[in-house]
Amino acid sequence: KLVDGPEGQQKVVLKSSSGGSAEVFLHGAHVTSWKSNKGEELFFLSKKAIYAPPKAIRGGIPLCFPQFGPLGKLQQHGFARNSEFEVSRGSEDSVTMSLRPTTDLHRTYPHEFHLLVTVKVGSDSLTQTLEVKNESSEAMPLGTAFHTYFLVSDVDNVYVDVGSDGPTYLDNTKGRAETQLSGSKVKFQQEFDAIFQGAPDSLKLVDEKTGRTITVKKEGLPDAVVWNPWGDKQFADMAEGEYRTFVCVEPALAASGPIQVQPGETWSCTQVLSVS
Ligand code: TA6
Repeated sequence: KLVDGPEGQQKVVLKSSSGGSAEVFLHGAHVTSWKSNKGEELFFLSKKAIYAPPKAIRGGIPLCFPQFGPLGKLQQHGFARNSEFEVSRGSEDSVTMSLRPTTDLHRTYPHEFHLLVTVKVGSDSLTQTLEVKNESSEAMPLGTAFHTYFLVSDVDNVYVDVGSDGPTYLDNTKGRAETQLSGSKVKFQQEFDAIFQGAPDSLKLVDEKTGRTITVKKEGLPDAVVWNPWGDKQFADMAEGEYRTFVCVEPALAASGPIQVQPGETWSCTQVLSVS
């Protein structure tokens, strides 16, 4: 169902027959809410979020495409999260949104492509798939991530289990310096911004206070990014102290990219989120 959201932005409301629900803005094909069958909100969404270009909505799942981070010629995390998608098909519990490049996008990204993003909600799961077809005659560079903001009771109460013991990661707070994690659990006492290159396909976010466990499964995405900005940095679209209420766990093609999608090739990736 298509409804009007803030700042005149349209959003799609998805409902699963077994109770889960989600909301997705056409702005950025941006999922802003995911509720389990118990009706509890699982995503962080900033009270100061801006819902219109040139900003990406602060929270939910910003879609980083066709670039991850600042490395490359495009704006930080690419243009998809600041672009207006169209609904190409939908049902009660799922929607597929489409983006083709505008002349404006061609100025910085001169490729013909067709991007489809599908979001489907289940009773205690949310599945998101990205599919991009290179319709131009040259290879197109691609980096991407599902930059998901998970709501937590307090950052002190949670850890992210990255699924392997003592992996190395690239520390974004220290120029992507190679750093080793002790054990498999990331805990937060300061800004943490890490790319786990070649990460296992299943990661967990555990809130020890509420007992909630979110499982993040990735398919076709080699890396995983874990981020909490801590409180030292100010963000115009994040309220005081909000950093304590979220952790980002992001299936990504980050350090392992950019890849080159060949002419005529269709490349796809998926994340499956589940809550228990
Ligand atoms: O989550 C990883 C990251 O690349 C961080 O370095 C930080 O920049 C974050 O994304 C947020 O980026 P944004 O452009 O959405 O403020």
